[in-house]
Amino acid sequence: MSTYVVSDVHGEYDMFMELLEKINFSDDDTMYVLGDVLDRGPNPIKVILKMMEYPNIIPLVGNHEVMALECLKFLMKDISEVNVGDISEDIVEKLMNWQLNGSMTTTDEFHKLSQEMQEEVYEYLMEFSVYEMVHAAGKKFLLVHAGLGNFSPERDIDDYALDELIWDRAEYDIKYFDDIYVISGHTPTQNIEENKKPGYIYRANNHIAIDCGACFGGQLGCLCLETDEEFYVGMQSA
Ligand SMILES: [Mn+2]
Repeated sequence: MSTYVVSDVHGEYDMFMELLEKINFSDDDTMYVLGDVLDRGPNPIKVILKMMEYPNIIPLVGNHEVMALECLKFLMKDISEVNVGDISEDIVEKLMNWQLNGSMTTTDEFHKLSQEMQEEVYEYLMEFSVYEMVHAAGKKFLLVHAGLGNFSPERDIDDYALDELIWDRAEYDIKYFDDIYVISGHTPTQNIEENKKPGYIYRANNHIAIDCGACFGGQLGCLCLETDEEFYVGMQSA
């Protein structure tokens, strides 16, 4: 019975499948996926459909899922029933912003689904948690997509705004908690300046950064909480 954490799969279906195989992911295990399953890489919806098959895969929301949720409801409408007057500036802005963030592979696959499957995918995305607190190997882990924006030790985790948890980058030079490890994705470890092993899981000040830049030619990294073992699939680990 193992607990695994991955993040920022970003449509890398082949890597995701290779990872499940590599860790021998079974019904007794649990996997937390810390958001940004969608966009950029080739098969984001295919990854979502695979995740939906596993009740023991627990998804958390990333900024890309939030961008998608804001737009998919609109995209699910039968276009012949949409009046131009119904298209608000707000939705146009959201669609354009999502497009700039790599939505194309998500919308391409989404449009190919039946209406029923589109609704199922939408409902699944709606259920993603914002954060999870997990105990393993006598340690406490806070799992969250990005940072704790505007961090203060006095703030309760439930007092953070969604954007502070899914957009704001973790400050790796600040130890948020003495007794809790914060595991996050969102920032590829290639982009962490003080990281001596870019593209590998980065640890500092009770932070564990696990986005190893899979969709940017990096690896899909995975951490087992019980054993602290790191797993990688993708270019560098081939
Ligand atoms: Mn992100």
